[in-house]
Amino acid sequence: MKEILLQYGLSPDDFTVQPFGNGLINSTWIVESRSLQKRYILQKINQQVFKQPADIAFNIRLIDAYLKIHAPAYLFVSPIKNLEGADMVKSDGAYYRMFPFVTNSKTIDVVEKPEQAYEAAKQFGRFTKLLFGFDARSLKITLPDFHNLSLRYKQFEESLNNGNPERLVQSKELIDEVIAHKHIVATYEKLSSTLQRRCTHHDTKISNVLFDRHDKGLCVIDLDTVMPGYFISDVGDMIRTYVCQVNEEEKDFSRIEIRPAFYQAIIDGYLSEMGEELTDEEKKLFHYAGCFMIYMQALRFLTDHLNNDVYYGAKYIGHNFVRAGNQITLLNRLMAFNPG
Ligand code: GN1
Ligand code: MG
Repeated sequence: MKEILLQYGLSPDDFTVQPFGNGLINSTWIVESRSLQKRYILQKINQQVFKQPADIAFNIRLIDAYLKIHAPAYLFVSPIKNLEGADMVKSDGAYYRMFPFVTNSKTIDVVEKPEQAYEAAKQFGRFTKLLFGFDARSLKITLPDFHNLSLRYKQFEESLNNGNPERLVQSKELIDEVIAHKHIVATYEKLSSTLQRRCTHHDTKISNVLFDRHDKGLCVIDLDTVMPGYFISDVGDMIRTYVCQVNEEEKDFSRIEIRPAFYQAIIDGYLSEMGEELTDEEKKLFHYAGCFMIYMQALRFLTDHLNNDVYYGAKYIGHNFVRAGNQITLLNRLMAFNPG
């Protein structure tokens, strides 16, 4: 860490570095001066996942430049430049970037009030809306086929053929349940003609929104997965991560329930920005969006379990199996939920 701080002109004697947040892919730290006057967020890019870190930096620069002209009032959190003027530094073969910690802003890890869900959904909708005039095709594809449900299903099928034999036997019941929901993939394949491609964030968890101290949304952060995509990705991942009082880590599945007010707040918040943009066909897909993202996450966790946790890692044996079971439970709850 010392070497990295020095590259930014920060003296390692004056700053402490502590792990920050709960992301599964990149590693994140908060860097604070001993006087607490200066704070930064430092992030190491996981190159197993993001094979071309320079593409991420490229996209952020492009969006930054566009918004500076077309939405100058938007709070855009771009990486700080190091002493050599670079927005990413390399150390021991790994890539790091540093962000300013926005004064008077906060992130939250759990959605406790529907108003927070509304504000977050509004911010993700606003982000896509601000980029209407921006040519999404000029973005580098940082993760090819990231939310391609057909491909995720194919990867799951591959794990059924080549995965850990012992885990395959133990997971039989859950595997069957996952297969039973394959109709969600068929629907996705039918939808491609209905859905429009827009600038999509692709990681709309609540901790990717900055709030002010009154819980008003300020902006979105973590732009590594901004790519052309479908609105069902963003709305679906909000439904996946905001409507339930517990997250994908919960082992007690009886706590997995749908909170209708939070569900409605996501739709209202998103439509407050995107209402005029979404087509009538797209507006009928909110419930499907949730099923789509929850199912994709269940597939990804179960596939990873069968592949010995190579992607997500595991803090205990069976971690990704539990996460997959959790997501299938959430999917069943959402499918049984009739938003009216
Ligand atoms: C990963 O690293 P994090 O937590 O922001 C994953 C998302 C998953 C999420 C599940 C690049 O996001 O797609 O939804 O874990 N990101 C990548 O918690 O795979
Ligand atoms: Mg992320």
